[in-house]
Amino acid sequence: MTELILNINTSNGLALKVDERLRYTYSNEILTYNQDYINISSIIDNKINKLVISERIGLLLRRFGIRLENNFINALLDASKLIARKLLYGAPIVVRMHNDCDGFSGAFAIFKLAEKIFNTDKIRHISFRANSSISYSLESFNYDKSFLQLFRSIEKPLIILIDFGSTKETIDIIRGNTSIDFIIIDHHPYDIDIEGIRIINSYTAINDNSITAGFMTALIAYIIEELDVYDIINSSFISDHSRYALYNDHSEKLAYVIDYMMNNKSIDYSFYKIADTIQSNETTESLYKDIIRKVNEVVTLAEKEGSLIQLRNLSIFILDLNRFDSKHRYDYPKLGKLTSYLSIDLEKKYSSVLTIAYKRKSISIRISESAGRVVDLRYIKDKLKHSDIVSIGGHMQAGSIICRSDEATEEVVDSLVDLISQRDLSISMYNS
Ligand SMILES: [Mn+2]
Repeated sequence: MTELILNINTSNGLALKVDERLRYTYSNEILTYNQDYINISSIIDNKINKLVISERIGLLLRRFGIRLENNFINALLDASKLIARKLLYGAPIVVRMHNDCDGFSGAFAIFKLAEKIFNTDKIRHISFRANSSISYSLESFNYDKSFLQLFRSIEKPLIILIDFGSTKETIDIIRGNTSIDFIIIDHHPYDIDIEGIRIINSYTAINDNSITAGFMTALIAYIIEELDVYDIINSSFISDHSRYALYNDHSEKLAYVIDYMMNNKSIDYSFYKIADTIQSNETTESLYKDIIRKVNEVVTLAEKEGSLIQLRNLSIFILDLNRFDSKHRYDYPKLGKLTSYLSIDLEKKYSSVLTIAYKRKSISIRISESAGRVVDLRYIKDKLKHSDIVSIGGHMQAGSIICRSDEATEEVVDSLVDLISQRDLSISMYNS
């Protein structure tokens, strides 16, 4: 039997180093623990407490101008303790991230934390995987479970879901599997029963979805060990249009590059490939240039293929992405991003412009600031009635409509254009 010797340096913050033998716990190796097991718990409790940590957290929060309520900080401390325990005992962990920049940012912070604790970037017992849906599917869970079963540890395995998972399907999986610990870190709204579920959701807890999942996860990692998480947090804010975003050249490029790599349909970039890329300025810069070139090409083409309706106070640009896609074959940007980039470019030419792009069941809408004086998403939400609309979501200047079927979408777009035209006309009459 292997005896574990834990080499924990507690003189300097939580500089925890785990002995070689704890690093990988293979299934054929039954591990026993001596009294250090008890000590680890008390060390974690001593080190991760509000008094010790508050100064460090305060520094990070002040940099972004964020204030957090005490209860919420307590929830983050509890999550930090849980994750620290799992790491120190070498429990196998699955980190599942939403396949965007926010999801990656959180996972990257966990990776940097593990790298520091295990003193290597080859961490075999932690799996980093993207999740393309807002829900954790049974299929994904079964895959993750088979990974966790490769390892054996005294601590239950852990699954961390970042930037998704506030759904009934996910909660049902968690309730049904008590041999695994779960933690959800999310900022999307939910209306499900979460009794007994370890969930940290800024939207529900403190009504602030500008607190991104990437930020919360990075803060949890930062509570455990002081890490350089500023840029990665900032890129999660930028990509999610959070009000805490501090725009600077490097963070903006990071957000762009990560989002591109996480979303690419033609190349399946691994987590480690993305992590490697963004940790070098050179590779980040060169990929960024490639992406910009690509986006500009697509936007230029899209402007030629779409149609423009000139009204009195505003212009409406419409792009049928089904046709455009089959004609030009491109893999990035996707519908929502493309509509944003299109809108930014069209604003330079028409100032007051409403951009509509649609593909299959989805319609994406962007409203420039001056166009917002004529019509905004709240107006569209109130007035657009069509039996083929399943949902309308978003904020004042950006939104999306989901239709019942691919075939119905064009008709919904027509009603939308009608509604906006009438609104423009009524405002013109009112003004004159
Ligand atoms: Mn997010």
